[in-house]
Amino acid sequence: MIDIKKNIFILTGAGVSKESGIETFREKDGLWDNFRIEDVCTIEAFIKNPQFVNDFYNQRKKKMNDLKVKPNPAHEKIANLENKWQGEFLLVTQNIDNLHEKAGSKKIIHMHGTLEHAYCMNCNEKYKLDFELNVDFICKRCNSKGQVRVDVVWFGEQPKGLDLIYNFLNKTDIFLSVGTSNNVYPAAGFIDYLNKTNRKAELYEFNIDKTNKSELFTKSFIGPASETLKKFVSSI
Ligand code: BJW
Repeated sequence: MIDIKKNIFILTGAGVSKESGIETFREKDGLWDNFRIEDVCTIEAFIKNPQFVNDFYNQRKKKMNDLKVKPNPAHEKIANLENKWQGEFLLVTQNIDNLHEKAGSKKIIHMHGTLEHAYCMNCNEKYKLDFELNVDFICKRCNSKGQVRVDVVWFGEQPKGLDLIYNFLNKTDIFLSVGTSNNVYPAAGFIDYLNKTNRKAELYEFNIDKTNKSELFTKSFIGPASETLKKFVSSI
């Protein structure tokens, strides 16, 4: 029986947005079937071919806007859970879309950044990303050209909010991992960390399929997150 006075940590990945029409990374026909990580998801790629990287993100944002992508029941159930939760609550998403916020989630960390912001690599000026990324863009603060990039976390870069995340993991009673293949660290290591340091925590995985970490969870709920989370939340 889930106790809503306990502390809950929810980790989400691309699978939670799949039912909203956003492609995942590592599934068949996912983003990494069409792009090489080293061409679009590292600082070296941006230095070598900045407009190619800019366009990769411009196109993903345009696609979300064109498709009028909306939150699906999995995002909604997570927001409902936050509303009724009485203990401490933290949602950590690896996703760069804003569907959790659109569904009403409030206490959220985008550990891999978001498509909502850009920043200047020279002076750190922050921008709301309501324009197309372009190598000709001149930073309004430091006047440098071509230094403004999307505010996402590429391989080799430090994910955001790690201090807060690990502080919360240390007091987590219930951990939900939703729609992530648990391949990318440090997020993939949260389950190992909990198993090592916090043996009392209840650990639940929600995925359409088994993952290479499924055996580390107390229980894996197999199926679309919209359905498995619905059952889980309504049973509370
Ligand atoms: C459904 C579903 C439905 C489908 N319902 N489920 C060797 C060992 C260990 C670590 C490393 C190593 N070599 C290098 C590293 C570190 C590296 C890493 O982990 N590499 C691995 C590949 C091995 N990590 C990093 O570099 C990170 N930084 C770091 O470690 O910094 C250290 C540091 C500390 C201090 C100072 C400096 C540095 C950074 C990682 C950045 C990841 N970035 C990306 C791109 C973000 C921007 C963008 O979107 O373009 O993040 S990569 C990509 O993968 C994206 C995702 O957030 C991330 C995770 O993917 P996710 O969400 O799990 O998606 P998929 O596709 O893998 O899985 C989807 C799942 O959904 C599947 O399981 C489906 O079954 C399921 N699903 N439909 C439920 N309806």
